[in-house]
Amino acid sequence: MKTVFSPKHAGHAGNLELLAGEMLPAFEMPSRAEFIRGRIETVGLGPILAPEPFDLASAGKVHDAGYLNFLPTVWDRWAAEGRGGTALPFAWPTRGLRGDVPPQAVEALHGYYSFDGGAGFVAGTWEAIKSSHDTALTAAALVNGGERAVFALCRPPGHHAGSSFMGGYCYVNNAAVAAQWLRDQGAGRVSILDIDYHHGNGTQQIFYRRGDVQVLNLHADPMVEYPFFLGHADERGEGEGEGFNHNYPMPFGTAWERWSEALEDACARLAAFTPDVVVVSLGVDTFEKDPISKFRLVTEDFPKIGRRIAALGLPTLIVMEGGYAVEEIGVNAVGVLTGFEDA
Ligand code: SP5
Ligand code: ZN
Repeated sequence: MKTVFSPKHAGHAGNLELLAGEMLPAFEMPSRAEFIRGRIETVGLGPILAPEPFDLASAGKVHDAGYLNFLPTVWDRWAAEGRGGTALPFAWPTRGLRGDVPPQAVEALHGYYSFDGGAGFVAGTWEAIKSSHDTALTAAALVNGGERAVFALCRPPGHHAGSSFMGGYCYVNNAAVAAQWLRDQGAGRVSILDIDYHHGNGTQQIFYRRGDVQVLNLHADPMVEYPFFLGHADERGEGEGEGFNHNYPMPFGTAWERWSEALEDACARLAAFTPDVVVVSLGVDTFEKDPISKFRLVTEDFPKIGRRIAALGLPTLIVMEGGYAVEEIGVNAVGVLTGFEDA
Protein backbone atom coordinates (compact mmCIF):
# COMPACT_ATOMS: atom_id res chain seq x y z
CA MET A 1 0.00 0.00 0.00
CA LYS A 2 1.24 3.46 -0.91
CA THR A 3 1.43 6.20 1.73
CA VAL A 4 1.33 9.94 1.12
CA PHE A 5 3.15 12.04 3.70
CA SER A 6 4.52 15.59 3.98
CA PRO A 7 7.32 16.66 6.34
CA LYS A 8 5.63 20.08 6.48
CA HIS A 9 3.37 18.78 9.27
CA ALA A 10 6.31 19.39 11.61
CA GLY A 11 5.87 23.16 11.56
CA HIS A 12 2.67 22.71 13.58
CA ALA A 13 4.48 22.18 16.88
CA GLY A 14 4.71 23.48 20.42
CA ASN A 15 1.10 24.68 20.51
CA LEU A 16 -1.03 24.57 23.65
CA GLU A 17 -4.66 23.46 24.04
CA LEU A 18 -7.35 24.30 26.59
CA LEU A 19 -8.15 20.97 28.26
CA ALA A 20 -9.89 20.17 31.56
CA GLY A 21 -9.22 23.60 33.08
CA GLU A 22 -5.59 23.83 32.03
CA MET A 23 -3.48 25.07 29.16
CA LEU A 24 -1.46 22.01 28.20
CA PRO A 25 0.91 21.07 25.37
CA ALA A 26 -1.47 19.68 22.71
CA PHE A 27 -1.73 15.89 22.76
CA GLU A 28 -1.78 16.14 18.95
CA MET A 29 1.98 16.56 18.36
CA PRO A 30 4.53 16.01 15.54
CA SER A 31 5.95 12.77 16.97
CA ARG A 32 2.61 11.08 16.22
CA ALA A 33 3.18 11.31 12.47
CA GLU A 34 6.84 10.38 12.81
CA PHE A 35 6.07 7.18 14.75
CA ILE A 36 3.59 6.16 12.06
CA ARG A 37 6.02 6.95 9.24
CA GLY A 38 8.76 5.01 11.04
CA ARG A 39 6.53 1.98 11.47
CA ILE A 40 5.56 2.04 7.78
CA GLU A 41 9.27 1.81 6.96
CA THR A 42 9.90 -0.89 9.58
CA VAL A 43 7.21 -3.21 8.22
CA GLY A 44 7.89 -2.29 4.56
CA LEU A 45 4.27 -1.36 3.87
CA GLY A 46 5.17 0.30 0.57
CA PRO A 47 6.50 3.54 -0.92
CA ILE A 48 6.08 6.86 0.90
CA LEU A 49 5.28 9.66 -1.56
CA ALA A 50 5.28 13.43 -1.14
CA PRO A 51 1.98 15.20 -1.87
CA GLU A 52 1.32 17.27 -4.98
CA PRO A 53 -0.08 20.77 -4.45
CA PHE A 54 -3.87 21.03 -4.97
CA ASP A 55 -6.02 24.14 -5.17
CA LEU A 56 -8.83 24.70 -2.67
CA ALA A 57 -11.71 24.21 -5.15
CA SER A 58 -13.07 21.04 -3.51
CA ALA A 59 -12.34 22.44 -0.03
CA GLY A 60 -14.45 25.44 -1.03
CA LYS A 61 -17.44 23.14 -1.60
CA VAL A 62 -17.37 21.73 1.95
CA HIS A 63 -16.11 24.80 3.87
CA ASP A 64 -17.46 28.38 3.85
CA ALA A 65 -15.35 30.93 1.96
CA GLY A 66 -15.02 33.24 4.97
CA TYR A 67 -13.76 30.36 7.08
CA LEU A 68 -11.28 29.10 4.47
CA ASN A 69 -9.97 32.62 3.88
CA PHE A 70 -9.42 33.13 7.61
CA LEU A 71 -7.21 30.07 8.20
CA PRO A 72 -4.03 31.28 6.39
CA THR A 73 -4.22 34.65 8.18
CA VAL A 74 -4.60 33.63 11.84
CA TRP A 75 -0.98 33.46 12.90
CA ASP A 76 0.16 36.63 11.11
CA ARG A 77 -2.75 38.64 12.52
CA TRP A 78 -2.09 37.27 16.03
CA ALA A 79 1.63 38.05 15.77
CA ALA A 80 0.85 41.55 14.43
CA GLU A 81 -0.85 42.20 17.79
CA GLY A 82 2.52 41.60 19.43
CA ARG A 83 1.51 38.18 20.73
CA GLY A 84 3.46 34.92 20.75
CA GLY A 85 2.71 31.47 22.21
CA THR A 86 -0.38 29.83 20.74
CA ALA A 87 -3.12 31.77 18.96
CA LEU A 88 -6.37 30.61 20.58
CA PRO A 89 -9.81 32.10 21.19
CA PHE A 90 -11.41 32.60 24.59
CA ALA A 91 -14.95 33.64 23.60
CA TRP A 92 -17.50 31.87 21.44
CA PRO A 93 -20.89 32.96 19.99
CA THR A 94 -23.26 30.57 21.78
CA ARG A 95 -27.10 30.65 21.84
CA GLY A 96 -28.54 34.13 22.26
CA LEU A 97 -25.46 35.92 20.89
CA ARG A 98 -24.84 37.22 17.37
CA GLY A 99 -23.66 34.34 15.20
CA ASP A 100 -24.24 36.30 12.01
CA VAL A 101 -21.67 39.08 12.41
CA PRO A 102 -18.04 38.04 11.94
CA PRO A 103 -16.06 40.31 14.29
CA GLN A 104 -12.81 42.05 13.37
CA ALA A 105 -10.38 41.23 16.20
CA VAL A 106 -8.39 38.10 15.35
CA GLU A 107 -9.07 36.32 18.67
CA ALA A 108 -12.79 37.08 18.25
CA LEU A 109 -12.91 35.80 14.67
CA HIS A 110 -11.02 32.72 15.86
CA GLY A 111 -13.78 32.13 18.43
CA TYR A 112 -16.43 32.83 15.78
CA TYR A 113 -14.95 30.01 13.67
CA SER A 114 -14.27 27.52 16.54
CA PHE A 115 -16.27 25.30 18.87
CA ASP A 116 -13.52 24.70 21.46
CA GLY A 117 -10.03 25.78 22.56
CA GLY A 118 -8.32 22.90 20.84
CA ALA A 119 -7.41 24.36 17.45
CA GLY A 120 -4.53 26.73 18.12
CA PHE A 121 -2.09 28.24 15.66
CA VAL A 122 1.67 28.72 15.68
CA ALA A 123 3.84 30.05 12.84
CA GLY A 124 3.84 26.79 10.83
CA THR A 125 0.22 25.78 11.36
CA TRP A 126 -1.29 26.96 8.09
CA GLU A 127 1.48 25.35 6.03
CA ALA A 128 0.85 22.09 7.90
CA ILE A 129 -2.92 22.37 7.32
CA LYS A 130 -2.36 22.90 3.59
CA SER A 131 0.11 20.01 3.38
CA SER A 132 -2.39 17.76 5.17
CA HIS A 133 -5.10 18.77 2.67
CA ASP A 134 -2.70 18.09 -0.23
CA THR A 135 -1.78 14.74 1.32
CA ALA A 136 -5.42 13.64 1.40
CA LEU A 137 -6.07 14.76 -2.19
CA THR A 138 -2.87 13.21 -3.57
CA ALA A 139 -3.89 9.92 -1.96
CA ALA A 140 -7.44 10.34 -3.29
CA ALA A 141 -6.03 10.86 -6.79
CA LEU A 142 -4.07 7.60 -6.52
CA VAL A 143 -7.26 5.75 -5.52
CA ASN A 144 -9.11 7.48 -8.37
CA GLY A 145 -6.33 6.29 -10.67
CA GLY A 146 -6.93 2.66 -9.78
CA GLU A 147 -5.02 1.89 -6.57
CA ARG A 148 -6.95 -0.54 -4.39
CA ALA A 149 -6.12 1.38 -1.20
CA VAL A 150 -3.91 4.33 -0.26
CA PHE A 151 -2.96 5.75 3.13
CA ALA A 152 -3.01 9.54 3.63
CA LEU A 153 -0.79 10.19 6.63
CA CYS A 154 -2.48 13.49 7.38
CA ARG A 155 -1.43 15.81 10.19
CA PRO A 156 -3.18 17.86 11.47
CA PRO A 157 -6.31 15.67 11.44
CA GLY A 158 -9.64 16.91 10.10
CA HIS A 159 -12.84 15.19 11.20
CA HIS A 160 -13.87 17.76 13.85
CA ALA A 161 -13.72 20.61 11.31
CA GLY A 162 -17.15 21.57 9.93
CA SER A 163 -18.25 23.89 7.15
CA SER A 164 -17.35 26.96 9.23
CA PHE A 165 -15.76 25.72 12.42
CA MET A 166 -12.46 24.31 13.65
CA GLY A 167 -11.81 22.42 16.90
CA GLY A 168 -10.34 19.26 18.36
CA TYR A 169 -6.96 19.71 16.58
CA CYS A 170 -8.81 19.97 13.22
CA TYR A 171 -8.94 22.88 10.72
CA VAL A 172 -9.64 21.58 7.21
CA ASN A 173 -11.69 18.37 7.06
CA ASN A 174 -9.30 16.27 4.97
CA ALA A 175 -11.65 13.28 4.65
CA ALA A 176 -14.60 15.49 3.66
CA VAL A 177 -12.53 17.39 1.08
CA ALA A 178 -11.29 14.08 -0.34
CA ALA A 179 -14.85 12.73 -0.55
CA GLN A 180 -15.92 15.93 -2.33
CA TRP A 181 -12.94 15.76 -4.68
CA LEU A 182 -13.78 12.15 -5.56
CA ARG A 183 -17.35 13.25 -6.31
CA ASP A 184 -15.97 16.06 -8.46
CA GLN A 185 -13.93 13.47 -10.43
CA GLY A 186 -17.08 11.48 -11.18
CA ALA A 187 -17.69 9.12 -8.27
CA GLY A 188 -21.46 8.82 -7.89
CA ARG A 189 -21.57 7.89 -4.22
CA VAL A 190 -18.93 8.02 -1.48
CA SER A 191 -19.10 6.47 1.99
CA ILE A 192 -17.13 7.90 4.91
CA LEU A 193 -16.48 5.38 7.69
CA ASP A 194 -15.20 7.24 10.77
CA ILE A 195 -13.67 4.94 13.38
CA ASP A 196 -11.88 7.55 15.50
CA TYR A 197 -12.81 7.34 19.22
CA HIS A 198 -14.38 10.80 19.02
CA HIS A 199 -17.49 11.53 16.96
CA GLY A 200 -16.61 13.12 13.62
CA ASN A 201 -18.90 16.08 14.24
CA GLY A 202 -17.47 18.16 11.41
CA THR A 203 -17.88 15.42 8.81
CA GLN A 204 -21.45 14.77 9.93
CA GLN A 205 -22.36 18.46 9.80
CA ILE A 206 -20.86 18.92 6.33
CA PHE A 207 -22.80 16.09 4.70
CA TYR A 208 -25.94 16.04 6.88
CA ARG A 209 -28.26 17.26 4.12
CA ARG A 210 -26.62 15.32 1.28
CA GLY A 211 -27.58 11.94 -0.12
CA ASP A 212 -24.45 11.44 -2.22
CA VAL A 213 -22.06 11.02 0.71
CA GLN A 214 -22.98 8.48 3.38
CA VAL A 215 -21.44 9.09 6.82
CA LEU A 216 -21.01 6.30 9.38
CA ASN A 217 -19.53 7.13 12.79
CA LEU A 218 -18.34 4.76 15.58
CA HIS A 219 -17.46 6.70 18.74
CA ALA A 220 -17.78 7.32 22.46
CA ASP A 221 -21.23 8.49 23.63
CA PRO A 222 -21.38 12.31 23.31
CA MET A 223 -23.44 12.47 26.51
CA VAL A 224 -20.18 11.87 28.39
CA GLU A 225 -17.38 12.39 25.87
CA TYR A 226 -16.00 15.10 23.62
CA PRO A 227 -17.17 16.61 21.24
CA PHE A 228 -20.39 16.40 23.32
CA PHE A 229 -22.79 18.37 21.14
CA LEU A 230 -23.33 15.97 18.23
CA GLY A 231 -23.12 12.23 17.61
CA HIS A 232 -26.32 10.79 19.09
CA ALA A 233 -28.02 7.74 17.59
CA ASP A 234 -31.11 9.68 16.51
CA GLU A 235 -29.14 11.87 14.08
CA ARG A 236 -30.04 10.26 10.75
CA GLY A 237 -29.57 13.10 8.25
CA GLU A 238 -32.08 15.65 6.94
CA GLY A 239 -33.74 16.44 3.62
CA GLU A 240 -31.92 14.67 0.79
CA GLY A 241 -29.52 13.38 3.43
CA GLU A 242 -32.19 11.63 5.47
CA GLY A 243 -31.14 8.06 6.15
CA PHE A 244 -27.53 8.61 5.06
CA ASN A 245 -26.02 9.46 8.46
CA HIS A 246 -25.55 6.72 11.06
CA ASN A 247 -24.10 7.07 14.53
CA TYR A 248 -22.91 4.30 16.83
CA PRO A 249 -22.34 5.94 20.24
CA MET A 250 -20.79 3.49 22.71
CA PRO A 251 -20.06 3.66 26.47
CA PHE A 252 -16.73 4.12 28.22
CA GLY A 253 -14.92 0.78 28.49
CA THR A 254 -16.10 -0.51 25.11
CA ALA A 255 -13.84 -3.36 23.93
CA TRP A 256 -13.58 -5.37 20.72
CA GLU A 257 -16.70 -7.52 21.20
CA ARG A 258 -19.12 -4.60 21.25
CA TRP A 259 -17.08 -2.30 19.03
CA SER A 260 -16.77 -4.93 16.29
CA GLU A 261 -20.56 -5.46 16.30
CA ALA A 262 -20.96 -1.77 15.51
CA LEU A 263 -18.31 -2.07 12.78
CA GLU A 264 -20.17 -5.04 11.32
CA ASP A 265 -23.46 -3.12 11.24
CA ALA A 266 -21.75 -0.08 9.73
CA CYS A 267 -20.11 -2.24 7.04
CA ALA A 268 -23.48 -3.79 6.17
CA ARG A 269 -25.05 -0.33 5.80
CA LEU A 270 -22.06 0.80 3.78
CA ALA A 271 -22.29 -2.16 1.39
CA ALA A 272 -26.05 -1.54 0.95
CA PHE A 273 -25.28 2.06 -0.12
CA THR A 274 -23.06 0.62 -2.93
CA PRO A 275 -20.55 3.48 -2.96
CA ASP A 276 -17.93 3.82 -5.68
CA VAL A 277 -15.26 4.53 -3.09
CA VAL A 278 -14.79 4.40 0.69
CA VAL A 279 -13.01 7.06 2.76
CA VAL A 280 -11.94 5.80 6.19
CA SER A 281 -11.34 8.36 8.92
CA LEU A 282 -8.81 6.33 10.88
CA GLY A 283 -8.29 7.20 14.53
CA VAL A 284 -6.49 4.78 16.82
CA ASP A 285 -7.50 6.62 20.00
CA THR A 286 -9.82 3.63 20.62
CA PHE A 287 -6.67 1.95 22.03
CA GLU A 288 -6.82 0.91 25.70
CA LYS A 289 -3.77 2.99 26.63
CA ASP A 290 -4.81 6.20 24.87
CA PRO A 291 -4.19 9.04 27.36
CA ILE A 292 -7.40 11.02 26.62
CA SER A 293 -9.81 8.21 25.66
CA LYS A 294 -11.76 5.43 27.36
CA PHE A 295 -12.27 2.51 24.99
CA ARG A 296 -10.36 -0.76 25.35
CA LEU A 297 -9.23 -1.93 21.95
CA VAL A 298 -5.89 -3.77 22.10
CA THR A 299 -3.05 -3.80 19.57
CA GLU A 300 -4.20 -7.19 18.17
CA ASP A 301 -7.59 -5.69 17.30
CA PHE A 302 -6.32 -3.15 14.77
CA PRO A 303 -5.38 -5.61 11.99
CA LYS A 304 -8.86 -7.13 12.33
CA ILE A 305 -10.32 -3.70 11.55
CA GLY A 306 -8.25 -3.50 8.38
CA ARG A 307 -9.28 -7.00 7.31
CA ARG A 308 -12.98 -6.19 7.75
CA ILE A 309 -12.73 -2.99 5.75
CA ALA A 310 -10.79 -4.77 2.99
CA ALA A 311 -13.56 -7.36 2.81
CA LEU A 312 -15.90 -4.63 1.52
CA GLY A 313 -13.96 -5.05 -1.74
CA LEU A 314 -14.11 -1.34 -2.60
CA PRO A 315 -11.48 1.27 -3.56
CA THR A 316 -10.41 2.70 -0.21
CA LEU A 317 -8.76 5.92 0.91
CA ILE A 318 -7.55 5.74 4.51
CA VAL A 319 -7.12 9.17 6.13
CA MET A 320 -5.28 9.57 9.45
CA GLU A 321 -7.23 11.25 12.24
CA GLY A 322 -6.56 10.86 16.01
CA GLY A 323 -4.57 8.61 18.39
CA TYR A 324 -2.46 9.96 21.23
CA ALA A 325 -0.66 7.00 22.75
CA VAL A 326 2.38 8.19 20.85
CA GLU A 327 4.69 5.22 21.46
CA GLU A 328 2.10 2.73 20.21
CA ILE A 329 0.42 4.83 17.53
CA GLY A 330 2.69 3.52 14.77
CA VAL A 331 2.09 -0.13 15.56
CA ASN A 332 -1.67 0.36 15.91
CA ALA A 333 -2.26 2.58 12.86
CA VAL A 334 -0.02 0.49 10.62
CA GLY A 335 -1.67 -2.62 12.08
CA VAL A 336 -4.90 -1.53 10.41
CA LEU A 337 -3.03 -1.12 7.11
CA THR A 338 -1.22 -4.46 7.23
CA GLY A 339 -4.48 -6.15 8.21
CA PHE A 340 -6.04 -4.62 5.09
CA GLU A 341 -3.12 -5.85 2.95
CA ASP A 342 -3.29 -9.38 4.40
CA ALA A 343 -6.97 -9.71 3.54
C1 SP5 B 1 -8.81 14.25 16.01
C2 SP5 B 1 -9.08 13.98 17.47
O1 SP5 B 1 -8.98 12.84 17.91
N1 SP5 B 1 -9.35 15.03 18.25
C3 SP5 B 1 -9.62 14.84 19.65
C4 SP5 B 1 -9.75 16.11 20.41
C5 SP5 B 1 -10.03 15.83 21.87
N2 SP5 B 1 -10.06 17.01 22.64
C6 SP5 B 1 -10.65 16.99 23.97
C7 SP5 B 1 -10.50 15.69 24.69
C8 SP5 B 1 -11.07 15.73 26.11
C9 SP5 B 1 -10.48 14.63 26.95
N3 SP5 B 1 -10.88 14.70 28.30
C10 SP5 B 1 -10.10 13.91 29.21
C11 SP5 B 1 -8.90 14.65 29.74
C12 SP5 B 1 -7.84 13.69 30.27
N4 SP5 B 1 -6.85 14.37 31.07
ZN1 ZN C 1 -10.20 11.27 18.26
